[in-house]
Amino acid sequence: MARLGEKKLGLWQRLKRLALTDVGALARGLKADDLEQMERLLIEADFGVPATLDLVEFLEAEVRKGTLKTDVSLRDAVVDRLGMMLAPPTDHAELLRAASGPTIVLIVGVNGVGKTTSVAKLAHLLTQRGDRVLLAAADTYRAGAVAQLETWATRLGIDCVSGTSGGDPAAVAYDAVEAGIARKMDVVLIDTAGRLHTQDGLMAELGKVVRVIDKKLPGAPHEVLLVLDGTVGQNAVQQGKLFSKVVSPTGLIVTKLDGTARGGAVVALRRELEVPIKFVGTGEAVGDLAPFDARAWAEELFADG
Ligand SMILES: Nc1nc2c(ncn2[C@@H]2O[C@H](COP(=O)(O)OP(=O)(O)O)[C@@H](O)[C@H]2O)c(=O)[nH]1
Ligand SMILES: [Mg+2]
Repeated sequence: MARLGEKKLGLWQRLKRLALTDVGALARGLKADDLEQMERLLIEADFGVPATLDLVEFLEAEVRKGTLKTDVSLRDAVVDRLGMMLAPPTDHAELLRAASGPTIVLIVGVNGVGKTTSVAKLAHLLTQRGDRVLLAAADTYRAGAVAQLETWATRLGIDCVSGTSGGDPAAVAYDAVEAGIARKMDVVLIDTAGRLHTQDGLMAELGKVVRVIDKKLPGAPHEVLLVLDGTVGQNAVQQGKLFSKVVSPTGLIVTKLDGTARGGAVVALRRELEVPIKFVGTGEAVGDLAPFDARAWAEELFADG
């Protein structure tokens, strides 16, 4: 993993240095200065303000209680707390499924975050598990977007329902749901545009796509997965809030987390959006998508190395 300058030391090494500035620091209690530096460290690591305050207040309280006497107990406490913060809701399903018929999954997000790539990765993951998957290229706005998804479909050996460039994305989605039912597919993955002439236009269009899908197959889409770029920090949180107003995402795919250097954004997203993280993208290859594991992510962020 490439880290630069300050980032040469892992998050845990830097936190430990602050918490254990002298031998008695944990026993004596953390000073205001230590706490402030801890806050700065976590904010710089993209945790966002709410999660940072939560974590620092928790640590301060634990140190005051005298429960953290060694660096090992400090790390365990941080990882535990973070694991809880990142954990999905109790009714979490990796992918919500239709009771019968095809499960319709709509993929949304702004331009360039990795929607189309994530559709291909998800299709790969699902077909490997034995699902019959159909793709739908409903990004009719950008020239080349349909071809991009069709190329993936060919490579994966699966079918793709496409519209014409400049055509109506809701019509493509409708056709894909119809084809999914007729061809007895398990999952239909619908790729969408991330940019239109205006942001309001995009949101209106996505709202229409959702309504048309629900009309064709009541209760669908079963999942609306919002794709967010994990390297843009607080911008991703803002995008999440914007999309949440219009399409009620049921899950997040956080992309471009090829190293854990910027993995803190996942913490901010989980904390500041009421949506579970379902998958993380860790590279450009088709196999670089993994179901999100809260505990493993917490361990990785504060890895001792
Ligand atoms: N490093 C890395 N690049 C990614 C990841 N996901 C997507 N990309 C790249 O991001 C760029 C935009 O991806 P694309 O799927 O076309 O984005 P879209 O506009 O949202 O559909 C492409 O160059 C992808 O290869 C990821 O997890 N890691
Ligand atoms: Mg795309």
